[in-house]
Amino acid sequence: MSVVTTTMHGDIAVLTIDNPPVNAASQAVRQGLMDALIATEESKPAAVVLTCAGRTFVAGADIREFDKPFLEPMLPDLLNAIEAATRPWIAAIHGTALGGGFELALACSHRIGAPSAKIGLPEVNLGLIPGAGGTVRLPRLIDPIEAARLAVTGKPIGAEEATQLGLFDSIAEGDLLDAAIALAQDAANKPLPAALLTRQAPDVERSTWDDAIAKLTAKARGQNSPHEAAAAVRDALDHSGTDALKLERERFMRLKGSPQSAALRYIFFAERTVGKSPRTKGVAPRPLAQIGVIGGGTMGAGIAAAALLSGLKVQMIERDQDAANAGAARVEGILGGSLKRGLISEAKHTALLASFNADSNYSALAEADLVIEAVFEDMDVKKQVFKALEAACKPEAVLATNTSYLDVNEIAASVADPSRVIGLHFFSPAHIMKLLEIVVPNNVADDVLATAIQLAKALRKLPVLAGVCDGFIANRIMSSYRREADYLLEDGALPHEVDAAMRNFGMPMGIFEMQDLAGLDIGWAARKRRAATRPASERYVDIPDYICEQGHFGRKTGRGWYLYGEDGKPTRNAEVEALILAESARKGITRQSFSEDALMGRILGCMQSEGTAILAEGIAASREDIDVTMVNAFGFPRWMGGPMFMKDA
Ligand code: 3H9
Repeated sequence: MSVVTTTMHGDIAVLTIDNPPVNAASQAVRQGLMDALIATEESKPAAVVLTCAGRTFVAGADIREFDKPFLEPMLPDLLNAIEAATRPWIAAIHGTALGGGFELALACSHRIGAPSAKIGLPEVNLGLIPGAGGTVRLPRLIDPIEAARLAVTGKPIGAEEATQLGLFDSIAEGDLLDAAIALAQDAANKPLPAALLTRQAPDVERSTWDDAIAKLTAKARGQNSPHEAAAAVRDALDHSGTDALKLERERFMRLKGSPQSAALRYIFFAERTVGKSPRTKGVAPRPLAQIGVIGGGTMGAGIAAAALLSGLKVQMIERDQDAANAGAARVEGILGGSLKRGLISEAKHTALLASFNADSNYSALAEADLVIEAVFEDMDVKKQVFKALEAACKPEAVLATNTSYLDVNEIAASVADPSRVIGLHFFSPAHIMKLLEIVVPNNVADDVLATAIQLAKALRKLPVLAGVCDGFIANRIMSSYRREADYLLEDGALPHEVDAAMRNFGMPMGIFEMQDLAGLDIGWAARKRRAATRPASERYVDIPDYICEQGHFGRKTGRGWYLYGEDGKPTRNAEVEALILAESARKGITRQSFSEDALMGRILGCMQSEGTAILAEGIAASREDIDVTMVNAFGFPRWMGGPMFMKDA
């Protein structure tokens, strides 16, 4: 059976695309639409309504086809043919009309959206530009700078904004199909609007354009596609529709073959592959309605807010009532921020606060389905908390630790039933960061693992499964490249040189700037804790300890690897640089000069060898787990795919 079916509603033909899960414009869909177009051009209904079954309108071209040669009919040819149809075509949009799906809607003569519909051109996120007329038709329909915004940022917009911009003819009140049929009947009695491709593009003055594009591409860092998308929309203004279409296609095909697009497509699928385990296939998760959070500090409050915002009830526990009040104030601060930014309504804000309680008595956890401990990173403290949880919670409640490096097997062994214990390592700020490392101890029950994965889904996080070791995946790799950066200082580099190399590679921040931001005392405490077990043969750089011994902990004390003035901007710290040179001399190291590539080569090489060890030890099941972690925890440039992808490429 074709994935496109036609039914008649009076004299209106309704075409329905049914290609789960997201109605991607695969070859079968393109062929089905082409056949339906030919048939309707022959049968001549009053108008055609194009709709989709399932959860969404067409969410784009089928990305899985991008590694093979494209098969006929090509999407641009199909869309040109639809635009040239003699009947009105009405796109009835629900869910997300993205990329090729949006372009399909643009080829229709009319568009109507469900109130919750979203449309966008996310191709830039795959290292591409729209390749089926999006950059050409859009600036002929709406303000070209708005068109550029959609193509350059890749961010989708809602139905209301789409209507204000002139993208939707209307928003459906009530049933979408009924409203689309009514619009079709109306359109059938009017002249067809001129095809977008044949319209004259508006004129936009070069300086106005350049200013707007500079703002839109400011955050692109080393990613090419936003610049290419801007150039494609500009081409569309400077050329006829037909010529611009050819230029767009050439640009799209060139980008499809580019390393950045390969990397971005890899990470797109990697993010949808991680967080799955053969152990949880067919295993029902335990119920998840009420969450307990132990600790109301930055991390605990962030976790509590994330759970509340996802519709869960939260019981927070602190050591005394004052601390509970402070924790509650932090949670209220986060929710208040969401209200201020318009992310939640006043009514929702009130409802979320009503779902939250902070207390100092563990007995308040009697109804909790899952409790996440986010207290001080100390094994004895954690074990005491778990003892208290064991006494207060129902026996089937899942007990989780948010530790970022402690031995989760040892924590699990501290309770009578270790199978209920798991690691849930959130990243700060926990209500914003998408990554969630699920640390899987030896004796965890399958349904506890399934519950942790279910929680990640409920919180709309990206779960990555990690085995138990010091630092799991994220912090283990981070510690190793931080150490390598320290070696580079002794070998000849200065902090600003290492940081510049990392930033120019595409990281949001260099490793020394990042440490100054987080506070140098955190790493210092960890180094002191590990001093007893550090092998004597291991190369050790004392410079960060010397800085901390002087009470300089980074940004918060105004001095660290850098100096921080009134404006908060980092400047080079001559004292630290002198210390670095003195340390090289003391250790008899001849300082060499490094190019940025050489610096980044050492850091990247170190990430890759630690990643290889993590895979060999089974801490991560696949390179995707490591790359998704690096991209989402530390801002490794997405358009490079991740360190392991780069290694294999
Ligand atoms: C394009 O259109 C180029 C054109 O301009 C020109 C062409 C010539 N193809 O994300 P989810 C799969 S480029 C194939 O978990 P959600 C996905 O892998 C494209 N498969 O669901 C997953 O599979 P599995 C422009 C796709 O509800 C399943 O669908 N469009 C595609 O959280 C569910 O996905 C985009 O970039 C696809 N296009 O989010 C949109 N999309 O179940 C990309 C999804 O096996 N897609 N899959 O793991 C998205 O942003 C989200 O998937 C969406 C749904 C918002 C649609």
